[in-house]
Amino acid sequence: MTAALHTDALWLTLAVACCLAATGEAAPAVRVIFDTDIMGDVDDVGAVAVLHALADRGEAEILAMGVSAKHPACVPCLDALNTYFGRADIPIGVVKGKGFLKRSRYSQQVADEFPHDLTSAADAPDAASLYRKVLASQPDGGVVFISVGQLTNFRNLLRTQGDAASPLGGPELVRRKVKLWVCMGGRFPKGREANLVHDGPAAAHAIAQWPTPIVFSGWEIGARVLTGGRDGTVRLFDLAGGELLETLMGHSSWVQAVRFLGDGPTEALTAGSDGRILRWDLASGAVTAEMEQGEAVRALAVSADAGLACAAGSSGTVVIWDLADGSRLQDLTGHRASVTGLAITGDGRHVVSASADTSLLVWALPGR
Ligand SMILES: [Ca+2]
Repeated sequence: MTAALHTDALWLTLAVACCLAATGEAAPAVRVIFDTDIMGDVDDVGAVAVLHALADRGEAEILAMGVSAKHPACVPCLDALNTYFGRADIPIGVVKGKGFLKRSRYSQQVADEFPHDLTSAADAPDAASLYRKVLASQPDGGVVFISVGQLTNFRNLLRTQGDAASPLGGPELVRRKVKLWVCMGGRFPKGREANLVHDGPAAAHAIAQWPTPIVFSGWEIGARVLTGGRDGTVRLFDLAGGELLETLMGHSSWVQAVRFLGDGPTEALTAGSDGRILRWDLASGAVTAEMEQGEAVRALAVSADAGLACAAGSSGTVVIWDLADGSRLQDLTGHRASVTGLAITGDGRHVVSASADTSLLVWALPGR
């Protein structure tokens, strides 16, 4: 049921975000330079797809992309993806000189099977030079770098001197034009992570010398996974090490909905066929609160501040719970069949319920 939960949540989140984007104030698009190795792991392809989706929604403007890997198929692969997503003209640079090389199981096949212009890495300019040109054309403080590979191009950019694009050296050009660097790299609080290790000297130089704030998206994010079983158990896994960390026993039948609480994650909320919602302290494995829904629960949602929970299931009634004291705040009735998915909107003011009656209902949350 974990996979189904995640799919529901993602689908709802996307649907809600689309609705809000259609009715809310449009924020200016974030101007992005995207740096990828797009060689070993296929998650870079997912990152490219998400970035194009954000551009489709007007939330991002893709100024340029750079490849930090030496495999000859990486540039054609990235060009093919951009062409597929309707942006064939995004300028692509590539690392020149030394760089990281390993086997790629998909880049050649993507390049072979989908149309593109750039036939080899030799056709693409030096990423550091391309970044200089693009930065020079942008307003001050307007650019966000996103990296999902090793940091060779970042080190190379910082080593550049003034040129035809700008009289400024690399560090000063970056300081002036860049707002933020978001780096998928590192493992916190400690540990080895590929993007910082594959070209360690470049990573050390780039991170030490970069003149703007850097946000690190560490490898540990998302590594903890909760599952609910038909046997009434809740299991906490660490995907980073492939370990089962805890087996939590408390439900008497199928656990159909699980949610983390807090950032750690340090707590969890679980519910299922026995009609009980349990709050867990994950450090001790103890139940710290129990709420009685009174019917099988198939979906849970928790507000970002962990102040409210929404639970729903077989009858279609959505129940709002106050997590501060476990009190039942509201019963929301409107669905004509069971509720299978719940998601709280990004602004925390509404909950959206998805039902087997084929409708989505949007409810205002109390006190929000
Ligand atoms: Ca990567």
